[in-house]
This record gives sequence, C-alpha cells and structure tokens, in this order.
Amino acid sequence: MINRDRLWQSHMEMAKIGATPAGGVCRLALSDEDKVSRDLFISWAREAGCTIRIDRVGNIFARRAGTDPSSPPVITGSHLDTQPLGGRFDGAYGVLAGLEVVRTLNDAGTETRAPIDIVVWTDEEGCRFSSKTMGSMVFAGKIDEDEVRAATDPDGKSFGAELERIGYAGSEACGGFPIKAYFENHIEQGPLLEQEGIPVGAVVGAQGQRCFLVTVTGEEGHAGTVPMDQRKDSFLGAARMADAINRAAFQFDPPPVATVAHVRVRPNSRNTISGETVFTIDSRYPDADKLLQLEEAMSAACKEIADNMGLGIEIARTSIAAPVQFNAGCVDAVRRAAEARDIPCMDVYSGAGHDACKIADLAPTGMIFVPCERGISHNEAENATPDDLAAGTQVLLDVVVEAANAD
Ligand code: HGY
Ligand code: MN
Ligand code: MN
Repeated sequence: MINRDRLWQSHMEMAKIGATPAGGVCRLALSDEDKVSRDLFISWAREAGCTIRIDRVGNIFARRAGTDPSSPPVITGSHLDTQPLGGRFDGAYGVLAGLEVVRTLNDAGTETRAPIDIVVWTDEEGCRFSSKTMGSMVFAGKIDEDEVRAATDPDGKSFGAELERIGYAGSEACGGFPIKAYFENHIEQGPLLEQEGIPVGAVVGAQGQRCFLVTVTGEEGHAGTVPMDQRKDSFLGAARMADAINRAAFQFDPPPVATVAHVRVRPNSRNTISGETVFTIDSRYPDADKLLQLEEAMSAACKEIADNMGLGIEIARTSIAAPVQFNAGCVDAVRRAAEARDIPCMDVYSGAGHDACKIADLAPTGMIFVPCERGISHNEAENATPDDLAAGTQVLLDVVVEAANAD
C-alpha cells in the first residue's frame, strides 16, 4: 500500500518552493523556483535509488531499474512548473505520485520487469514562453527543439538561455525511444469528481485546442486632446473583440471555452491613447470541426471591429491540438485497478490539456484524475485531500506494475 502521509508530506515540502502569501505557488518554467523544485525532486529520486537522465530541453527522467533492462520503460509523471498564481497540486501531484509508487515498491522489495521512469516535463503551463507543454511536445517530435530554445519571455529572455542558466540543458536526445506505457496522475481541475463524491477518475480523453496571438494596431495620441470620434484606440478595439469572442462561443450549444487573458498594451500610459494592444485567445472544444468554425467566427468578428474602427489587425495561430482519446486498454486498466481496490471510479473527460495528450501518439497512454476542492485550479486556493491523492496513487501503482510486468 502506498504511504498516504509520506505522499502528503512530499506535497507540502514541494509547495514551500515558490510559495505565495495566499497559500499558492509560483514556479514559472525555468525560473529559480523551477530549478529548486527540480533539484528537490532529483534528490528524492536519487534517495529512492533512481538514476537520472536529462534531455536537451530539460525533461527529467528518474529511472527505477527493471529486471529486464532491455525492456522499454513504463513512464509516469507530470510537471513542476506552475501558473503565476498557481496551486500546490497542479502538476506536482503527478510527479509526486510517481515518486510514491517507486518509494512503495522499494519498501516492499518489489521488482518489475520493465524499468519505471518518473518524468518531469519542462514548461507544461506555457505561461512564461509562447506555448504550453513545450517539453513533452519536443519529446514527441511535435515542435522543433531549436524553435523552442529561441522562444522568449516578455522580458526577452530565451528558453535556451534560461535552461542553461538553471543548469538543466541536458545532453540526452529528446525522445526517440520506445515506451511501454505512459500514465499521468493529475487533479481534475473541474468539479465533477467532487460533486459525485468519487475519488478516482479514469480519463477517457481531452478536448482539442486552438490558440492565437492577436495584434491590434491603432495610433498613440494625447488622452486630453484627441476628440473621441477621431481616435484609433487599439485597447478599445481589443476590448470589443474580447466581447465578440465571448459571444461567438455562445453560438454553439454547449459553448466551447474561449478565453482572452494575456494582454499587453503599448505604451500602457495613463494619458496616452494605446497605439498597440496584443492579446491571446485560448479556445477549446471536444469537436475539432466546431472548434474550426469558432476560429472562423472569432476571426471574422475581430476583423469587422478593426475595419469599423480604422485599426490594423493581425491574428497569428500559436497552437493547435486535436482532441485526444486515451488508449482504451489504459483507461480500462485504471477502471480495473480501482475496482480491485474497492475504490469508486468513474470515467471523466479532461477540459484541461496535459503532457499525456502529447504522449498519446507515442505510446499507450492513460490518466488518473482525483478531485480538487470546488474544481478550482490555476488559483492559489487549489486544494485536494490526502485520502484522494492516496487513492489515485494506489491505482497508479497497480496500473504501472501491471504494465511493467506485461508481455
Ligand atoms: O492549460 C492547460 O490546460 C493546462 O492546465 N496547463
Ligand atoms: Mn497541469
Ligand atoms: Mn495547469
């Protein structure tokens, strides 16, 4: 049996790194806090007898040897980077659940045929550099390594330089090796499991995503002298576009999710009309065709607003991810493992994106969700219970061992 208290204690230790006054965490990708959390994980993994490999974009693989070293590994893990006002469990749970599986197998002296890798993916959140799940996407060959290295944050610091600075520019090639199976534990980041009173979710899939960067160009001007009917106010245009984007989503039933949340205004001065406003759109839906229809509706609405206001507009697509169906065998393994332990389990669908969504094309992939309080995440108030975290980790142990010993 996994050790509930040790698992919880590891979370509380990890949550001290980048802790915020309101009880959350801030560990932006490749920041000093990210480095410290990586260092802590590696020290724990080494204490648990793992050998460490780091690839060229900083993905960490902590390997527990199997009896057959030639066998492809079973991999489990998630991410340690967080949102700026993130929670203590988003990402960290998947990494620490993997660590608890290894610690428990060590305690029991249990060997597995295949090696087990605990993975820490680089920059899952994507809130500092340009895209989400950069580490797992490079690993899966979905984006170019050099393109990722060149990505810059709002201060102009590059991914590559920051990776070097924190000492995690590894030497291992990114990906390219066979994987027996991949399982990722994560908090649901939604309200369903808690509402149903169910501690474990067998995740059947995740919705598709289309994300954009919109640049609206107007003309700087004096806030006191330019008459209201002669302005080219890029922020006002962007605000009208944000409202139109929201309304476009409600043309569908149920509506897709469409979020405008990262906005940069230039010159961002109280008494100067904004000459340029740049904002992001994050849209998601389980149906890829309707998500494309939403893109077309949002784009048309934004361009019409720009034309009516005499503003320039440029809409750049920054990422597309198709909806994901996880491997039926992995999903069923989660259901069976929960049942065998008399742990209530239900099928769930992920509104959030995860590194597992990038690995699903490479290997049989499954996810295990546990409830989070009121479904809140990407929020300092994010919370989970020791019992739920333990239940999900117990199921993870059983599916990882089953996969590692399968033919
Ligand atoms: O944005 C996402 O879906 C993930 O939680 N980072
Ligand atoms: Mn996450
Ligand atoms: Mn997240």
